[in-house]
Amino acid sequence: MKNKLIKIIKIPRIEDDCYLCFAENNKHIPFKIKRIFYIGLPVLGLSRGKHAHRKNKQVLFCIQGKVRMVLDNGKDREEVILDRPETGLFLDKMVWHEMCDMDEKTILLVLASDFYDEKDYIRNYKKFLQVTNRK
Ligand code: T46
Repeated sequence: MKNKLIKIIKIPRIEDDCYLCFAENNKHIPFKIKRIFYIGLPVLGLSRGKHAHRKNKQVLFCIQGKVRMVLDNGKDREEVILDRPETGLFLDKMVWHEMCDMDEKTILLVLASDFYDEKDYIRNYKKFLQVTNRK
């Protein structure tokens, strides 16, 4: 069955005496990057995220370790494991997402289409369902 929510973006991986991955605006990344952030040293066993963005779009790369991403649009729920630096996950606006099963090595690099704005977050699942007209 075709995934509705999971959109994988493969970026170039150059191999010489190490690996080198790169991504360019509007070529590999389907928006102009306004912000980057990264997440590491997770408390094991806890999941993060649990929110959706009203406008912000993101591409997530697990550049070390692994993460299980759970995506939800209020109707469909899909999961994918990210564990390769050349494999990004496009996270559209209005997709509820959770980052689970991160290990002690996990580093998540995130490219975002917008500057940080707490008002862009929907952090309550019931509210998310209301906004998406699912409830
Ligand atoms: C997302 C997932 C994949 C800032 O002040 N500036 C920032 O640019 C970011 C990203 C966060 N913050 C603050 C806001 C909170 O006080 O850092 C704190 C932790 O943020 P949050 O609880 O949203 O972290 P995660 O790991 O649950 O989610 C993060 C991103 O915030 C979010 O946009 O989609 O990673």
